[in-house]
Amino acid sequence: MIQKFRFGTPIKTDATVAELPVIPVTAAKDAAALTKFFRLSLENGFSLSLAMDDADAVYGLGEANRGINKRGYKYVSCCTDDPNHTEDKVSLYGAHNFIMLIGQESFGLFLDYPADICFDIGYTKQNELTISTDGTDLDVYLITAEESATAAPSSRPAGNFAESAALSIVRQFRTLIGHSYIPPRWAFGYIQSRWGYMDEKDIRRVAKGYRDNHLPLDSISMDIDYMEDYKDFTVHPERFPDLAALSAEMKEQGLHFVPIIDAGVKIEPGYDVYEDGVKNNYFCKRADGTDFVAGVWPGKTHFPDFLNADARKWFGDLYKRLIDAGIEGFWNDMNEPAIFYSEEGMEDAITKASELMKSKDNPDLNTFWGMRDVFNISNDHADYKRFYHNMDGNKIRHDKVHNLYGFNMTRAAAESFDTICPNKRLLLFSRSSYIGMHRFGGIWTGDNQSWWSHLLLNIKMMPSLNMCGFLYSGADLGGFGSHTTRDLLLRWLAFGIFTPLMRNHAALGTREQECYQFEGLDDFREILKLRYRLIPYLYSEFVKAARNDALLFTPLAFVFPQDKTACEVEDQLLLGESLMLAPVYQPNVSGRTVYLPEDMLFVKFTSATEYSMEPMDAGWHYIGCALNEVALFLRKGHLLPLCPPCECTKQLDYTSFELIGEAGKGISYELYTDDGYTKNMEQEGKYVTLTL
Ligand code: MIG
Repeated sequence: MIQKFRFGTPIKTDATVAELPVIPVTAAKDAAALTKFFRLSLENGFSLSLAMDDADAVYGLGEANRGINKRGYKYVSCCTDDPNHTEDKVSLYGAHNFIMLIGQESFGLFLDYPADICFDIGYTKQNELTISTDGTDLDVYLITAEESATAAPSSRPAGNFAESAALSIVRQFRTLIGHSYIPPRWAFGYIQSRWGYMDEKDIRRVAKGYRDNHLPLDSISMDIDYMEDYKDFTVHPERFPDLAALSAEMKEQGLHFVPIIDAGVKIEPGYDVYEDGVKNNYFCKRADGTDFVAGVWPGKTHFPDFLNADARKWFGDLYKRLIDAGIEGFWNDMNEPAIFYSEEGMEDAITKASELMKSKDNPDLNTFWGMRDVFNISNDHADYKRFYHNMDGNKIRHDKVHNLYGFNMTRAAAESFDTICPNKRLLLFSRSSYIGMHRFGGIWTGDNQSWWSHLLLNIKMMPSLNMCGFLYSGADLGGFGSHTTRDLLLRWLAFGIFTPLMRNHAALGTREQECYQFEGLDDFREILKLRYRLIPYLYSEFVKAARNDALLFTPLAFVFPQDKTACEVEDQLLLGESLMLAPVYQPNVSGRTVYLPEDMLFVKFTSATEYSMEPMDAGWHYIGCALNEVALFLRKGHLLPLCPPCECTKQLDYTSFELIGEAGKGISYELYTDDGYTKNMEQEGKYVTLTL
């Protein structure tokens, strides 16, 4: 059951799709269902708090730091461009205000509020949960598990899991916010990317590196270097003289280009995007009505006002310029929005610096540190108060709607795609997001580092992203910042072959990390080929999860809530109805311990086509898994269908499947298939029963 409480006059976010009766709260008694669990306070902003039992677990928050169980720290929903995801960081790129408490009493909350929210989950006081916002205008949805949720196992379409309270709450929340975006099937192919592919030659070199070595690949994503002076919707005339021809040439080889689009529009007289935006008042404005100026990649830019429907349509339609050149996929970056500096912030900093410089002959420590910090003005909250949006004719200061910006950039693109190519699915993923954006595109998890700890963070984040509807998602495999190593990349790929977005991406200046840069290419080739063998299963489970508002990656705790050990295991995940994953995420090990909540079949791939199978009893096990091996666990009564290995999705062969599982028991799998790119999924899509 979902109840919707309205405090004050919230801003319309379009996070949800289901219409629910509104319970207006003018006094605490109106919110009795909420205050049954929480202390509600409307003094000094809004807050809800409760005492947690030791046994309570707290889940949700989508793209957030740390573990699956969020207890023991605080998190602030505030879309932030911070490329250093250390354990202490409270904000990442997304704002996913869905939280769920599972314990004696279980319930979920979604706070539809697009400014900062603090979730203090045992940080200030170890057993206290406090959710607070500065403003008092918001919708709060309280979600309780459905009666049947605690009942005995029943068979459900997606996953055949008995529905636990957690699964029931997630499913209801997902129904509230609408079905997830489904990309074209080729988006499940492997994507190679790097910031620093400067020209056509670089692109051809990557294509050749993969194709000549028979390393599977479907896409190359292009970073900001393809543009002319970082201007959106332009292509550098010397470095990429004929994008349409290059794109056609690549398509011959079964490859797609996926260019980046940044939020900020370069200020440059003569550049039509800039001029049209100014002329039509499509950019965010300062209080005095002039266009706000932020420094980002192109230098000074204006921010398109994605919260203004007309501006959204205008910006979205601009993607057509690249679509006309044969482009079928995009990634939207810098849309928190990231601000290197604002003109105002820069002026303040210069004033402060000149003050400090007065003592330059003998700076004391404070002066010296002060000087060092003065220009630390990127992504400054003060800037969020310096510009305004025009939402349906209302002037709204950015800080009040900050978390809607990236969402609406991606929505702008997706809505225009519907008119530009009405019956074709395009690939679209974004860095910043808010609840509701999952209907329009996927996300990647931003600038991680080539650290083993970030491989583990990737593993733990996947189910939380899914809870918030972000099914098409993944991390920069191999790590974005810092220099990767061969073993880290191999282990990361061995997990990445299971994530819908499987992209190897790295920052300018880091060690090159295309697979062919390393010795022992066989190891990479086999892992990539295994990905392609898995695509029919992954795509099928993905579409089922999208249509049934279910999870693709499920924490063990949600399926085995009575098993205390399973509830604490966060480095293993269920994937779709058939699999449990237990990735290796440490260096210099030849295996790991694994907890089996039930008897399972241990399947270890030593190459894309060779594997061993060993039935294992429930309980703890140590499994060997070398650098070039991929381990997975098959659930009893389930099958894993594998298609023949291939080098790109164009070659996927749906006519002959190898079925892994217990033979002779009549076990079957319902495989979803369709043409992989049209939107006619209702007519095109079908289920094929595969039986072993
Ligand atoms: O300020 O376009 O997260 O994937 O390579 C850095 C350059 C801007 C941040 C993205 C990253 C991308 C990079 N961008």
